[in-house]
Amino acid sequence: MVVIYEAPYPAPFFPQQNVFQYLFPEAPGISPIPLFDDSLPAFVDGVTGRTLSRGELRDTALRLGGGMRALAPDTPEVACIWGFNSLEWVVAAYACMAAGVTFSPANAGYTPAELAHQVNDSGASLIFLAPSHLPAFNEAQPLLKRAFPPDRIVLLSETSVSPYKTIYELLGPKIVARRFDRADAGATAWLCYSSGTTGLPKGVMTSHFNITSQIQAGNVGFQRMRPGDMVLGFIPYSHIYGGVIGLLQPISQGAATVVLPRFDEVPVLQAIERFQVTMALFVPPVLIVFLNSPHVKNYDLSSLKTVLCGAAPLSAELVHAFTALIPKCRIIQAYGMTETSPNIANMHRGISVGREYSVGRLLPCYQARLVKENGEDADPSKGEAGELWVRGPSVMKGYHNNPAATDATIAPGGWLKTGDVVTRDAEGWLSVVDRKKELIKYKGFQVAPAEMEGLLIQHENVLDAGVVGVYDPTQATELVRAYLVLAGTDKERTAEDVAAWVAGRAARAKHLSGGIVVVDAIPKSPSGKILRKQLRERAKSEADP
Ligand code: 4UU
Repeated sequence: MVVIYEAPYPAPFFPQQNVFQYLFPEAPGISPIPLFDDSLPAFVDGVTGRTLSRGELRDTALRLGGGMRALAPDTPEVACIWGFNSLEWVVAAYACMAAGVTFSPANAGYTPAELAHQVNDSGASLIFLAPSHLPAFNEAQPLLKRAFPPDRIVLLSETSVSPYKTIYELLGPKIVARRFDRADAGATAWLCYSSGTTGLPKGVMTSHFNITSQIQAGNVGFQRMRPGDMVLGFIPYSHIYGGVIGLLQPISQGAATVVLPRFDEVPVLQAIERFQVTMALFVPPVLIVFLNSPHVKNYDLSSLKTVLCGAAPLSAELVHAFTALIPKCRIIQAYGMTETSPNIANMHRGISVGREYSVGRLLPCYQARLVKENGEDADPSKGEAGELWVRGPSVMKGYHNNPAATDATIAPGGWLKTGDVVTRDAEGWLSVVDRKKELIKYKGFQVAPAEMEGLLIQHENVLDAGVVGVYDPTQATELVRAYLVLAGTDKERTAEDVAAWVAGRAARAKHLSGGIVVVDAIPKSPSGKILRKQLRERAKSEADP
């Protein structure tokens, strides 16, 4: 019997709109978003204090849209962006949405080869680049299928580096936000990369409609912000959490965001005090850093009222310890994934204290099923666990150029298989109890085991490899552990060599932080599939290799 659950709240109105037009309507009534005052701050540079007002953000983005259109002969279909969070990053993202250019943000920590995969796969023909990433981009150039002449490289900076233009030098005439040529609501707005339930990172086609409906549903009591609120934005905008909840949602409620390039303990504490941050977007390992920090007591954090925490499991101990540290601050846990733009469940007007076991209730736009291994729906009267399948307006359109992966992920009827094993109580509170997909999460970042195994076996002394996550409670994160079959006699030395070799070829999140275990064989099924469950069980019982 199919058992479908729904959110216990009515869904709001979902407009068919371009995200930019939705957030910056020219007149009342065009969008469900009210007209906020142009002079309100939108984004504040957390280091320099430089502020972009809502009006400046809108006008600069529309002019950058004009500049992109003027890049003859074709306005790019897809633009990539590579760099840490910055005001310029923000403007480029808004400009792309306004101009109807699909925007593919790459992790700022990527190596040149990782970036090249995303640029090639996405088909980007323009790249917005932080000057700090120019040398790495030049290293990536020989790996790119398409040449990027200097006019296709636009710097995210106030000062130019010859022969490239900055976004400010590219500004053209303002485009008219309402006359989008291509960006109808179903057009792909964002193309983030996610490995989903299996395999290599794939482009997730997130439409304008996916994002506007997500924001509309999230604004129903979930993240209440108002003009005067200050949100802390160090979560990478290249990840869907930062990209939607950090970059777009505050603007929909007239709030401002402090932009920081990354999480660093002292700059984050300074920013909370200096800019009177009211709401911070965290991942569980950040809570641990706060708890262990000798600096917390030196800063006035009394403005901080809400911490949103998502992207990885949050323990009850952490919720309590953090609440004891900053008693006036409430923790709200949220759960979701790139493929759902991203939020699926949250504490909805509640707080995590008292419901530590739960990631929340369904967002008011989702339907859910819990499907057991045998294909049957879990029995609600028994509180059984099952894989969470969800259906709703913010489920991605599919994977870019990959219908097979799309079909494997979205079942007939529009049900997206999350790969997470979930239980639900009688009042609709969901708990994530296990993950059946391959994915490893290192401090909220995705690590795809298949990608790591593909890399590892390229090492001359690695004969076979199996990669799994192992949870480290002291850092509140999974670590990446490799089980390796190695050639040669000095296995210890070879293992050290492999770890260093990976560190030179993969982003920080993918380094072998959980160590290497040398084995005689990788457990496999008769058809040759790695039996990850066995490796995961083994990893749990082996604390430190
Ligand atoms: C246990 O991490 C994300 C999205 C995070 C997010 C953050 C704030 C969502 C909504 C929000 O409001 O996306 P991905 O695609 O990088 O990773 C998705 C996976 C999930 O399938 C699940 O396995 O990350 C894990 N995950 C969580 N696990 C995400 N949130 C949680 C959570 N508890 N709260």
